[in-house]
Parts: sequence; structure tokens; C-alpha cells
Amino acid sequence: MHTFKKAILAIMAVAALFSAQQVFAKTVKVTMTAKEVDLPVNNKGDEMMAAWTFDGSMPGKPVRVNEGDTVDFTLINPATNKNSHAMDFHAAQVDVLNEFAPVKPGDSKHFIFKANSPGVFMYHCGAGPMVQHIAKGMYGVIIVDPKDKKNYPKADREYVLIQSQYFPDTENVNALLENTGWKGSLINGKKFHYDPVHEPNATQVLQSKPGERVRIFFVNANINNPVALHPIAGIWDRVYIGGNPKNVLYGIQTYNVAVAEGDTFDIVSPKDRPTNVAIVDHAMGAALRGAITVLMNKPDADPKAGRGELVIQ
Ligand SMILES: [Cu+2]
Repeated sequence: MHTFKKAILAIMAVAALFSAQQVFAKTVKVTMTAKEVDLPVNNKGDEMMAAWTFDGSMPGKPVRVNEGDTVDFTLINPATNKNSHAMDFHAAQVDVLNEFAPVKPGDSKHFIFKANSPGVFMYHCGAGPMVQHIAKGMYGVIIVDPKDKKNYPKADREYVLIQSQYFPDTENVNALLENTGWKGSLINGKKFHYDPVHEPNATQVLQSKPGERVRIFFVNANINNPVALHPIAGIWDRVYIGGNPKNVLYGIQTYNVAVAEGDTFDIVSPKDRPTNVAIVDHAMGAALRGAITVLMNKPDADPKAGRGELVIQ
């Protein structure tokens, strides 16, 4: 009887394992089309740049999967484009000369990879000159949510912030390499995107209720400059380096985000009063060029803000 019970338990355990794998590991299809379009870099919408994009937006849309998922990706480069484009997912372990190779106008590229490492990863176009393709807007984030949540409390609100350098003359590749002539710091594609304090045309801010845990998935898509990310009038409750809960720091004022690094930042505002926080790149040359984001912690925060669709547009 004892042995029989053991056998039954073993079968149940194996069955549970299989069903768990079926439930948790899925294949996520992602298709992006390279689009060469003009886009505004300010809130008013009258300062345009000749952008190259994934799907017509800068940054490209966020991709979000669970650790262990398979990403089934297709890049379409329409014949109407003038340039080759490519996709480099930092969350993938593949062959740079194969999966990430440039795709000519009129062609497409399909590849798959398994998202084995949890975290916040940049993606970008890797076609040459790569500096130009990133400066023109071909970048975004892929979030790989961790399986192990024990050191990763549930967030009440989640936002994506992607910072980048704006060069009005992206035809001057040498200036991009020399880091000269950059005129703006873009947050999700616009200067002072969520900062009505410094830019009266800004209509959006990040929101939460007092005491809520706000999680920011941050990517530094700058060409050359690191980002000194600091919440003015706040402290990062936790910083997950690389967005991986195994790499956690507590009580941080400023965390330096390398170029092409993605990190997760948690902030919890005081419970007993409404407060405002300005999330800045404390390198002032970047802050005053547009890298300031207001987070309002108020009792009447929009219940939809930072939930479901991440803030990015
Ligand atoms: Cu490109």
C-alpha cells in the first residue's frame, strides 16, 4: 500500500510539472515593421525629426514576456524604405551574424529565442551605422518578468521610461560619435514628456495613490551618456540591477544607468499625505534638456494610470 501511494504521488508530481510547464511557458509572437517617418520630439508637436522606427513610434512598443517564454519574432522591412534595418534584443542569446543580421528593404527576417534571463532589456536596430539607427529612434524595451517573486513585491503601478539623446542632425554620424550637437533628452520620445512644471504643453504625469509601490522599468537608450537616475523628494525603495530580483539594492538616492542598461526602480511614497516626486537624470545637462518626469502621489490618482497598458507613447 505504502509503495502504491508513493507511486501515485510520483505520477501526480510529474503530471503537475508538465501542466505547470504548459501553463507558464508560452510562445509570444511579435511582429514589427521598420517605418521611416517624421515624428515630433516635443509635446506641442511642432519640432519634428526624420525618424526611423519600429512600427512608427519612438520608442518602439514594449514587449513583455515571462521568464522561460519563447519569443517568435518577425521584422518586416518594406520595399518603400531606403535603408536596411535589423533587430537586436538584449534578452536573446543567439548569433549576432544570423538572427541580428541586417534586413534589406523588401525583405523580412524571422527568428525565435527563449527568454531565459529575467530583467529589463533594451532592444534596438543593429544595422550600420548602428549609432545612427538608434539616434533616429529604433529602440525599445523587452521586459522579462521573473518566475521567482519572493524578493519582488507586487507593484501597485508600473511605468516604462526610456531616455534617449536627441540630435537634430542625425545625418552627421561623426557628431553622434563625438557626442556633439545633442539638443534634447527625450523621455519616451519627447522632451519633458511628463513634466508640466517645466513644459506647459505637457499633459501627462505619472500617478499613484499615497503609499503605493510604483515600479519603473527604465532603459538608457542614450548614444553616449550614462543616466544618474534620482527621484527628487524621494528615495528608491529598491533598485533591481538589470531588472533581475536577484540583484537588489535598498534605499538608493541615485543609481547610474549605463548606456544600453535597463533597471527596475521601486518607489513608495509617504502614506499619510499627497506628494510629488520629480524623477530626473541628475546630470543637469540632461535634466534641463528634457529628462524630468513628474510622479504625482495623490488620493484621486486615476485608477487606470500605470495599470494594464504601461505608460509609453
Ligand atoms: Cu534601423
